Amino acid sequence: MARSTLRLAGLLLLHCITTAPIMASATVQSIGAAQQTLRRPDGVELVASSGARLRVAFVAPDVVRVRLAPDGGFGPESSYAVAAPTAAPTAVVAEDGADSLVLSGGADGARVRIALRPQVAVTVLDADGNEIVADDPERPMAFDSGGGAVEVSKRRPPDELYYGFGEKALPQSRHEQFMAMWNTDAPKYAPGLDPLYQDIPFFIALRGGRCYGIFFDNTWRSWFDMGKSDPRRYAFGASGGELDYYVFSGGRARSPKQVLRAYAALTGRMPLPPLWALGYQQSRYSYTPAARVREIAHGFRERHIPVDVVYLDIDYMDGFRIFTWSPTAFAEPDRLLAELRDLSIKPVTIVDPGIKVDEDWAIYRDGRSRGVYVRDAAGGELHARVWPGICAFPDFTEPAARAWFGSLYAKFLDQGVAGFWNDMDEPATFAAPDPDRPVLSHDARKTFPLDARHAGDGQPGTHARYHNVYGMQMARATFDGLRTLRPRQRPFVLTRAGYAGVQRYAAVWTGDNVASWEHLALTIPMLTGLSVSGVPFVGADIGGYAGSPDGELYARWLQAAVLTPFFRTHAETGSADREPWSFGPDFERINRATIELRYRLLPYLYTQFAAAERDGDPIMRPLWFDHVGDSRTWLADDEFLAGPDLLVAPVLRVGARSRVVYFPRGADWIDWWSGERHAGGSSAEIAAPLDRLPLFARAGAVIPVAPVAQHTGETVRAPVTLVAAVGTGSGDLYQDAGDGYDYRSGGSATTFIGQREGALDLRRSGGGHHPGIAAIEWLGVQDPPSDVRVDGRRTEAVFDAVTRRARAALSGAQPRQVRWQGGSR
Ligand code: MIG
Repeated sequence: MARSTLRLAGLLLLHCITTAPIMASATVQSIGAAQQTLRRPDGVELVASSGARLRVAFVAPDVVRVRLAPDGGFGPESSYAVAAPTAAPTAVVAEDGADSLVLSGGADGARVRIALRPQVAVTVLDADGNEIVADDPERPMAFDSGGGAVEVSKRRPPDELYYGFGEKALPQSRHEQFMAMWNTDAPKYAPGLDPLYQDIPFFIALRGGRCYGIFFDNTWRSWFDMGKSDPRRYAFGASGGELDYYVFSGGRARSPKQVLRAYAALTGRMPLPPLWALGYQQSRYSYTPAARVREIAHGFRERHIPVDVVYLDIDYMDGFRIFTWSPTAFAEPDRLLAELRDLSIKPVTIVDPGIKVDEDWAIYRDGRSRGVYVRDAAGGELHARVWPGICAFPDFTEPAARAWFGSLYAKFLDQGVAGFWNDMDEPATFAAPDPDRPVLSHDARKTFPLDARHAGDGQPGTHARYHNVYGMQMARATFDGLRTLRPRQRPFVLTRAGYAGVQRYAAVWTGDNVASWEHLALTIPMLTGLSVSGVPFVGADIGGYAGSPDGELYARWLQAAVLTPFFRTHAETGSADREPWSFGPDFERINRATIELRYRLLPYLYTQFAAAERDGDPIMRPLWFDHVGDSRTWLADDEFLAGPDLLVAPVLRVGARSRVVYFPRGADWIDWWSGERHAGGSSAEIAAPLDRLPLFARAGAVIPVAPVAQHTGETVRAPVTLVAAVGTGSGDLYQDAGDGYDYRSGGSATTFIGQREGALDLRRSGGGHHPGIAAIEWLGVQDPPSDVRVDGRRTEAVFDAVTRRARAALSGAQPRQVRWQGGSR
């Protein structure tokens, strides 16, 4: 019996070797049978016949961690992703017969059944004992004790879908895809190119309206085969490190929200950015010289097009030396920055990690003498070519290097630079020109040699191990530096590369996309994919970085982006002008109105940002996130939700003046512009002339809006209007000073607004001085509400039959109840 089992295992393993991504090698082994079981306070440790050890532990009642040490020795805890290792509640261990054992995370938590033989295999179950996800017994956990690779395979129901994985230029469900995790500078990526700049080895699985999640915490080059090789299983693994992953069972509800909240609790939530970072941002490679920056800034103010931020791309520097100014193009930076300040426009500068090897430059010398640079395999300073020429690179996996780099921001902060944009942090380098070997997107020469040496925060290792966290750790250095230098301001950091947990430090954008309709459509699955990977503050270059959009594409893209958290136009060098006014007066009017819509919706959007910091919920959401029971949402790639209450259905096709919109089940949806009501579960053809973004509010929701402003400095002082999309439901309004940290100690207020037939009930909590409620608007009413009473006092409502809106101005700033008659749907 034992012998035949072994042979079977051997045969299966051979099969595994020939088809799985672990390379055929004499040193590949499967885990084998458990020979010893050691109880631990949070779970068990098994000693397997292969010599490997496996730990299965609960880090929360509905979060199970599985950790395999191929050589039998667990390394010290060393995750860059895990924000705060959670206290592990004691798991109850039950023997389930000789061949398996069961762990329990408590009444509402998950269970784990561990098969002990013939091969150790892990099955995660829900509290009722239903199987959530199970190791594929035909593909036991395996590792290559020679090369260091690890992998695991899970059984896959054919209809299971997978979302997340960070930044992927793929349809939002990544079932039957093969994906790699290796941060890569991928200019002008074609849809489907993989990997890209950011890699987050986390996904949410969805089947039959129920979810779970898996986070594979491994910073090496890793891969996910989500049923591509065989739709009956999926597998993931890495070229080194431990097999170390978390299963999020999603609590009793097994909802996407619960899964993502648990992931966010583990890897951290986005800290609230300053309000100005939610404003419109204008960029190009590069606005230069300084006179051009002035012209752009004044261009917005003169035309009354709102803007908060203007970017300075690499040409502001002196020979691409970071934290310097070009003596010719930016001869008087202080004057320029003062002028921008007078216009209430925040300057953000690009900062690359490469530091020019220049004996005459103090920053380079200082870094060298402190020994903060990445080392080559021989122990010397690693040098590689990027924009400035030959560069050295701070080793952001070393605390001293992070602190040093963080201190360099002092000069620019003092001069008035408001935020920082980290580029080329995959890290990306230039391959030496070689006519016989053109450089491809995924060319190994485009980053550090794999044997380069990093400090690894006390665990020295190669670039192969730390490549994927380089950009995230640079963002950490930036964020921490800004926190130290300006403790009373919220940092704004934007990064191109990232790993799980990057949301703690930075916003992210999707790199060098292309000015095409196809890329416009791709922004939805890309950005919602990042959102459900725990990164709420996301955006794509509006208009498409590479190439020159025409007026229609640019206008539609701006509309599509109006509710994406990060809202920035950016364009490559040499492309046509791309300001909102660059496409003639008609488009200027349309684009102004689009940006004004953003500013009107800021109170709602900012409330979603505050919720993201509090709970870890995404801001931009795929439809299934809030409507997981509705199977028609599962593959919907051409619409998204902004927060729970706004449905955005951008026009994604050239020449289209209408589009079909699907309304997710569970609510009615009211057209923002016409007040027309659509039943959840239905579809409709919606008119979308060039100047209109199809936008819908959930019936019952209350959307706080602000008057149009030219920048967020005005918004923060402006009274709020509550738009009640008539129905039964609620909304909330978060308010604070827009910057600083008083909001964490009583300086913020949240107004909860309950809506029912004929009444709004408002309840305010918190503190600080914030603008009051100036007006109520009813959206989606057939007739005017009458006998409107605000805390008992009568007021008039003005009705507009075309937009099916009514509006009543309030005199008191903080009403507690608004009642009315009529105003029917
Ligand atoms: O090698 O700084 O993705 O946004 O404009 C190109 C110049 C370097 C790539 C970034 C892009 C930026 C550009 N950078």
